[in-house]
Amino acid sequence: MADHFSVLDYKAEDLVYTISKTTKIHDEQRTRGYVSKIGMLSGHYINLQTPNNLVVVGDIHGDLVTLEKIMERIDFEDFLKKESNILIFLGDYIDRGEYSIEVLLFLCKLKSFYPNNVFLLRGNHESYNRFPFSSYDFYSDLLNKVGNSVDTLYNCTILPFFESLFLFCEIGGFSVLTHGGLPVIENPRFFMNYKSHLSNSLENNTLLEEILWNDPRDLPDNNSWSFSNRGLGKYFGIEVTNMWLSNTSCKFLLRGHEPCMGYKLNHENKILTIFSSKAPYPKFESAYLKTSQKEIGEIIDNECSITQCVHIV
Ligand SMILES: [Mn+2]
Repeated sequence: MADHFSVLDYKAEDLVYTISKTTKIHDEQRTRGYVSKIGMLSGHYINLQTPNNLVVVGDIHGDLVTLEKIMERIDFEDFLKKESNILIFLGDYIDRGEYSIEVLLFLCKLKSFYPNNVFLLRGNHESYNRFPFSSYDFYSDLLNKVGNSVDTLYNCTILPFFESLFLFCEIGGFSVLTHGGLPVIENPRFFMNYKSHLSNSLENNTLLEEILWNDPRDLPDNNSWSFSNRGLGKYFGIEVTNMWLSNTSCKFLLRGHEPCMGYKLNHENKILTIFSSKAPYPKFESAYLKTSQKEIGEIIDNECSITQCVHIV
């Protein structure tokens, strides 16, 4: 891996510089409203046309070793040279693993070098300021690393970066992508202007919580949702998945959020969970999705299964 992507020996000022630069890129892209030739951005919503090649990475949780393995396997510097190749991260970069700060630094470097084809979605772990939970180690990791300057770094650099992360991505005709799940929508009129609702999801606390925290489940009695054991978000049933997919003309939801053997399917194979963290989850596996425009066409036509594009790390 090239030197400019090494993250093990950094100073506090490197963090401030690289993370702030990434926040600025997000803000500029939002103002411009598009990236490259294939992407439209609005607020916290991204809409892409089918890329030539697509890689999707799930939860990392401070596991720099697995992240570097995935980057090596896809030969990321070569892959990202072409702007029609897209790399999407599904959120949950921090907590649990040993290298949360290094993972953040790496991802920010990646976005800075390849602003038009790397996209970072926000996970619930990047949203502690909005929906607090108990297993939040990131602030104390940061305190251990930078000492007294932690509050300035956290409030002036890290939080604005988290707030700038995108929340929902759609790859036209193929897939919607988000960290947690699909929000339960009671009023079908929502879908008349769903893109606008998703663009503004940071201002809609219910929508935001469900995007970040929901999980798919098979629910009894055809219930559309039930309360989640997580204490935040909901369990959503297949009816919710079908409603979203038919209204967005997409075939799949790609999401992270749940540890599994690298991947799992839910709701009649319409939901693919991808999990990309290994060290903090020794009982589970990690994986990533890599597919091409041609394969996406075949997946949509049911000629091949989406799981054939999943690679265990
Ligand atoms: Mn999560």
